[in-house]
Amino acid sequence: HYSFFPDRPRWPARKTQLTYAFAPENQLSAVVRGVFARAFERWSEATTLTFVETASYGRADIRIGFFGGDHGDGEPFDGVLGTLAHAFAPPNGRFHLDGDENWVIDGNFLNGAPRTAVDLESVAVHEIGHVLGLGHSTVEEAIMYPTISSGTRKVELANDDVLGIQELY
Ligand code: TQI
Ligand code: ZN
Ligand code: ZN
Repeated sequence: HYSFFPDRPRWPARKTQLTYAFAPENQLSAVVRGVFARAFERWSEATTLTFVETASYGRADIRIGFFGGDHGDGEPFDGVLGTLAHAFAPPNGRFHLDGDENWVIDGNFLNGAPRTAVDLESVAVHEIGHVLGLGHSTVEEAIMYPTISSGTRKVELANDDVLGIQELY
């Protein structure tokens, strides 16, 4: 079963369009940005929320970036595996990914060794769930289940994820 953060924080009802932006220093390719666009699309299909990329990192509702180690928010990343990414409850909007992971897009390794591969789209769909206010689920098929095996691709919302997000929005 799905869960929420304590006190059930959510984005305000008047804000059905949320903007997102990428840390300018990351200089992400269109392919990488497309992965995030697809991940947002999964959640917009299940809700009345829409997501649009904006160039203004400082003003975006959701700020996405790849960072390594200590990156100044008190939650340092830890190198390969361990913590892969983190996102915070609404309306924080911070969505960080560990730049030291061996990220995989559509089965293609961006760098590093296959044994420690992590599917970027799967992690993005999961973290967007957190950005929107979902906690973890006890349902193994759910995107919001708290573990995933290395190399696995899991990008489709389960019924449980849809019920959770529709209860919140
Ligand atoms: N990062 C944890 C996560 O996103 C951080 C975290 C732990 C957290 N407890 C939380 C975030 C409670 C919000 C609320 O779950 S992680 C997975 C999964 C991680 C793990 O790096 O461990 C995914 C990030 F589910 F696959 F294990 C993304 Cl998909
Ligand atoms: Zn961070
Ligand atoms: Zn999580």
